[in-house]
Amino acid sequence: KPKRLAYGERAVLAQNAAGKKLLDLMEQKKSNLSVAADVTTSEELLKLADAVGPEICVLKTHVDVLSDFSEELTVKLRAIAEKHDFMIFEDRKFADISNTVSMQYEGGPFKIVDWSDITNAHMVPGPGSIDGTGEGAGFAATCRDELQRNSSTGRVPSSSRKNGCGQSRLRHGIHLHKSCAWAQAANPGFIHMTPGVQTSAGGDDLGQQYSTPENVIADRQRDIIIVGRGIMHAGWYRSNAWESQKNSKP
Ligand code: 5IU
Repeated sequence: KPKRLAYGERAVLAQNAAGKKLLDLMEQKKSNLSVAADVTTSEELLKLADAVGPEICVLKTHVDVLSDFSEELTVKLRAIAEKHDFMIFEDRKFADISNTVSMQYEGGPFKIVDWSDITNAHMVPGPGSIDGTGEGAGFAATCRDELQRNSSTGRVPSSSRKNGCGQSRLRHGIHLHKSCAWAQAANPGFIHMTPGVQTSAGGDDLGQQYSTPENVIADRQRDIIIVGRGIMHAGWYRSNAWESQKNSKP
């Protein structure tokens, strides 16, 4: 079994500037945790970012679910990212030809290029779809088979569907996936981020399946765990546990 290199040792092997910055940051901050900030208002997003900022290497956002997105939000979010030293990953999952993806990345209401460090694209249209976005863009690939099933239950993808993803991964170096067969040991220049993590294995009512941090990092040799509701709802667990004292059954 090949020795696992430290994140910092892998920074020189990263495929682009975003990957290098991320690996250095992880080593220095001793964090391989990303939080999926799936909230629906700017206020909640900023509050969450400031609260979890000291713990995380990456904040994963979906700004198109915000009911009140504004440029002001992105300025404030960047300031929080600088304050706590984490990177912003807009999980946009682009899925069109290169010319269209460039326009969506740079323009529209969100202007993702202006404030995010990392974003991603599905590999359905082929790896060329993100080539127009430039080398330093911090583009991550989302594996083709994730479109079919994300981390949810469903059909197992055929191996041929993985090819486009593999090529893009070679060029862009950061990879968001739940179930692809690659692991860091095979190429330490690539960064694997894995969503679908909670403290105990299980799932939600809509097909999401959860693994534990140890299962993802140790057993499956991934690099970063992405935790959403498991952390966002920490307040619920906290108050529920606290209030439960009152219902003690002596
Ligand atoms: N996400 C998945 N599974 C995947 C991919 C992305 O859950 O295969 I690709 C996203 C969806 C959500 C976050 O933003 O990761 C997981 O959130 P929860 O921990 O709340 O399930």
